Amino acid sequence: MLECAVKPAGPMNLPSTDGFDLDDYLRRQSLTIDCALDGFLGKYPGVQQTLFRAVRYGIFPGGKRIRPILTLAAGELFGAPASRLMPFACAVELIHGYSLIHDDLPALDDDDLRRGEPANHKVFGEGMALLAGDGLLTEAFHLMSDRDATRGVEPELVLALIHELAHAAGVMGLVGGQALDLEAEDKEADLATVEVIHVRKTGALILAAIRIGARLGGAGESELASMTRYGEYLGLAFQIADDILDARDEDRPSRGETGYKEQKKATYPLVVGIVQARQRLSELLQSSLRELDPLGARAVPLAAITRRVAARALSAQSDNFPAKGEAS
Ligand code: GRG
Repeated sequence: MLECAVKPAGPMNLPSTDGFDLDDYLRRQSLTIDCALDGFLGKYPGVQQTLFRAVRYGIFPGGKRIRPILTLAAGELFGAPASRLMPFACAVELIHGYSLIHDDLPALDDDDLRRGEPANHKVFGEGMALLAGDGLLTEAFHLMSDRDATRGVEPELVLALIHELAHAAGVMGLVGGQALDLEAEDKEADLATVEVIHVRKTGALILAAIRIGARLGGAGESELASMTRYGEYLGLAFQIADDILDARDEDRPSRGETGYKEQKKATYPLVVGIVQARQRLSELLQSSLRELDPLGARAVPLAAITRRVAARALSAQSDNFPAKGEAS
């Protein structure tokens, strides 16, 4: 069982990200998310032991929990309590967990490792991993449509959020982006193609995580429009940062054969070179922070997360990854 006594970090009122302890905030938020996920996944005792072990293995231990943290941060910014946000934040993470399990399967990315440990199919076999992913995806919608879990959220809003998350996970979002990615493998992708893949495969779920939080918090029309632009910039920035880190570090522990595979894939550094990729990331960082600016001190956690997403990729020093057509 998880230690669930940690209090959620909650909304803050800090003047600038300088005095903000992001590591402490992330640790607290991710512990409360882990506890909630543990509760949601722990309610089916005694049946299908192997499937449940495979499902849990896909979620625990987790990664950064960045998507549900964004849902909490976006919702708390507008005053929503964590209890209102949590089922939706967890649903977003369940979908992320499913996508990673399926992405690692031999039919897709064929990775043996995930977060430095054997991938789900390496432990439970391909069939069970496929089902564990299916289970996580389905449970996300089971959870959001559970009237006990979402008590206090207006039914019409629940329905709208289910619709929004389904859109982000579906053929115009995560699944569609993954399909485009698959088709672009080993081909000469142009910048427009890379951006569409990134926006759908990675950006859509990040955007939905943020918008869902903001909507649960009761953001007004123009505030939601700002949060939407913020989420779009951040979603793309997240993937470009990931591309840059992959390009310069072929031994990142989270991927099996990252260096080789990412060079076959449509990535930002491959198409425009690492210098321009970093330039684009920097622009996206500025654009996203600008959207948060009018929200003042309440947006400090989101601003700090945003800076952190870009920081490692922007501070990278080794620029030896060639753009298409450049000599290596
Ligand atoms: C199988 C439908 C389907 C989609 C798969 C998630 C995904 C789409 C592919 C994984 C590989 C990849 C490059 C995804 C881009 C998004 C990304 C950087 C995922 C990793 O997210 P993090 O860094 O992971 O938040 P942690 O481990 O922290 O949870």
